[in-house]
Amino acid sequence: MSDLICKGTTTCEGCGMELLARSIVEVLGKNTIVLTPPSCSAILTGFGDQTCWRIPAFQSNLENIAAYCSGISTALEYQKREDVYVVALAGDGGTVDIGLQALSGAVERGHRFIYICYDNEAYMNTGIQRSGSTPIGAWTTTTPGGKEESKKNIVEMLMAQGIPYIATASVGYIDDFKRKLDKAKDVNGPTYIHVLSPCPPGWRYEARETIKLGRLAVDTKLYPLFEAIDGDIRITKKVSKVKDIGEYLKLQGRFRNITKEQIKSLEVDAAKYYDKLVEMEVE
Ligand SMILES: Cc1ncc(C[n+]2csc(CCOP(=O)(O)OP(=O)(O)O)c2C)c(N)n1
Ligand code: SF4
Ligand SMILES: [Mg+2]
Repeated sequence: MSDLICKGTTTCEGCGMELLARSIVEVLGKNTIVLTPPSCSAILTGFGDQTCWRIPAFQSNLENIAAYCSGISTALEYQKREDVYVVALAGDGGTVDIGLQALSGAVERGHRFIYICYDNEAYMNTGIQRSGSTPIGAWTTTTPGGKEESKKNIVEMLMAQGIPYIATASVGYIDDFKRKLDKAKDVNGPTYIHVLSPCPPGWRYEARETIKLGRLAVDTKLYPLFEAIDGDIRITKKVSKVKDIGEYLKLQGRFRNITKEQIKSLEVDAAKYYDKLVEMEVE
């Protein structure tokens, strides 16, 4: 375990995002500048003169973390500091909704930085409001009857922009995430990893189920694990024995009122997307 984050933090018990943060410093080491936007990852960056990070950390605004990454990355380029990594650790709301234009612009300009979105599928830090990344049927405080729309696919959007390295990952398969981060760090350009990050209070489950849920999401095909290097797709965890989506949903209180039609739509969309990835995969 790396000592680049202090041992005690004030994230919730069973927080997927904290496990990710610990894995990030483990892979990248001390020559790393981490940025967080307003979100649960900001808990690690802290308040006033207190912080959990033992590396340089910077707090951005919610709409512009990728713009800050661009600036820091450009300054490092002028200083010829290729040995320093610039990492954003941002939530889904700050990525797929509010910070989208800054992210898209930074990718288009080609700055060297690693953007990690921990997707807990809602605006958790402000009290569980729905985001573009909340799945259909999920309860949030702004979708009391369950969200009616499907989850936004930010990975496809960034692939359409021609990003040199992009991957999906899950807190349930943390070694797969670490391998992908290890690849991203050596890319001379923008890289993005979208990580499913279970959240006990927001998803309404027992803290001990975080890893199990992170795995079930992948094993049900709801959340396929893949990477694309210069657009070439490779599935990194093949699902041969598909698990029942019902098993994943029933562990989470947020899906208590999901309808049969919504479950069907989750199943159909998941199977379709997985098949599409298989078709697009390079040999
Ligand atoms: C422009 C702007 N709008 C709203 C907020 C209020 N705000 C602070 S944190 C947050 C939630 C962010 O959600 P997400 O990015 O998913 O991270 P999480 O809280 O889930 O970790 C919001 C809406 C803000 N700081 N700035
Ligand atoms: S609300 Fe969720 S993401 Fe935020 S600290 Fe708690 S477990 Fe982590
Ligand atoms: Mg979130």
